[in-house]
Amino acid sequence: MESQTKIVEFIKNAAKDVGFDASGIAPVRDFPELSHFPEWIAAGRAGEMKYMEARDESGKLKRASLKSAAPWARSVIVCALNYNTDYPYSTNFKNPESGWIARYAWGKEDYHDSVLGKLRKIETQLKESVPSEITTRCYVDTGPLVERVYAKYAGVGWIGKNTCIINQKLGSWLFLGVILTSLELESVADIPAPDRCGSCTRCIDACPTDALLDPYQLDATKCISYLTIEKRGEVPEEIREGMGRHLFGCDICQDVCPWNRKSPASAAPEFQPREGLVNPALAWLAEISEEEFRQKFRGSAIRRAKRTGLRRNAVIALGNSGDMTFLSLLKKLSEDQAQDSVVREHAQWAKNKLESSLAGHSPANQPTNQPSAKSPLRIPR
Ligand code: B12
Ligand code: SF4
Ligand code: SF4
Repeated sequence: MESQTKIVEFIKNAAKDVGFDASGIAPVRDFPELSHFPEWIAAGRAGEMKYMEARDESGKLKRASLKSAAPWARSVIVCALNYNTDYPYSTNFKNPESGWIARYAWGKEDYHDSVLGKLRKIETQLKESVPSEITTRCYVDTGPLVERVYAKYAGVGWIGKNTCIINQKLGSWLFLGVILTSLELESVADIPAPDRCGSCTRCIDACPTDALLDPYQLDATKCISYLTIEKRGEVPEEIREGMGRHLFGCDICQDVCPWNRKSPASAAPEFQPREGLVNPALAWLAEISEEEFRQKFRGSAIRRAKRTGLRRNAVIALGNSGDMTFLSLLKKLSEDQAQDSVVREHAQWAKNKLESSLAGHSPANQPTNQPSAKSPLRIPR
């Protein structure tokens, strides 16, 4: 292949053939959005996600400048995979006995594996088709870059006020994967997809924990996704109520987004939910055994929370359910010295919360599926 245009065409066709729904190419540059990254880290917004703070020898944050983290790289191939499936949104579920596992995580395969497998196929084809030796690296989450910024400049979509990449035709239920390459490739970086959020603020208004501080600015330490997946040990008491009945991840700021109203559903078997994981029973997960956890979540993204984390989240959700039938289970979990101390402590909080709502001292005393004052669409607690 000789011309740049031909290589780009070849890459885009290869991405389509392996199953990606969108793709594009961005040059390696210090894009303006990346100037916010050091401020975000300095403000402590990454919480305990220490990997976000990795620095090079000169002390520079690696993710803030791919140019210095991978000086050999010239272009980034960004691929997007639609993981939406034909199931209702979290904002449509009202049953207080069950909770929510984020759409991206309920599937049969961990997305890191599915996306990485597809990227490697493109990488192999690319290396076979260019005459000279090239350097490449494939990443899903783990590379020294903010993938969404590169996705924007590759033309995959715009960065929404909820900070997610939104594609005009597909919506935002997209996994991103990148291939860094030493090839200098043509790109659309100078004409990225326009921001189509307009005057909408639905995501900011609907976030139950006020994690979206301002448009395009998320405080991860307040985000339910971080709290249920990344945060180890104790969840700060003041934020537990806002977590509602979320068990792993959170979809609210995407569920309410008008650009996801008509998102196409993927038929890929790997993204279809495992049995029982759409709106799963809280009591089951609060007591799940080591053996069942291992079996049920083998090869699933949910393993990241570990059994203790998932049980802790389920116990918080029980406390937020407003369902008094859970009192005896919470009493048992809070008093049993054989229980994990994290689960025990959160069970005590959840028991107190239910009891105080019984006595009429807490907002959880309201009927469970009343729309909240803040947003009619958030998951009722
Ligand atoms: C750490 C991380 C998280 C953290 C922090 C999220 C965050 N917004 O930063 C937590 C655990 C909370 C999280 C949650 C989720 N994540 Co996540 N996450 C990542 C990861 C590993 C790094 C993200 C990062 O660098 N954040 C740093 C901050 C600073 O970036 P940012 O908030 O996106 O802000 C940028 C822009 O908003 C920009 N900006 C643009 N305009 C403007 C204007 C102004 C004024 C300002 C100040 C800033 C600004 O500035 C920032 C860049 O410096 C990426 C993979 C990767 N390597 O990139 C996946 C990734 C972003 N996550 C992903 C997903 C799917 C999710 C969840 C949907 C999962 C779920 N259902 O629970 C939620 C979504 C929550 C949300 N609204 O973002 C996808 C996103 C796909 C998409 N369509 O955008 C990614 C790309 C993973 C992947 N490979 O597919 N995630
Ligand atoms: S994922 Fe949930 S908690 Fe996080 S910003 Fe979106 S709505 Fe808020
Ligand atoms: S809900 Fe509205 S403001 Fe938020 S990302 Fe979607 S279009 Fe943008």
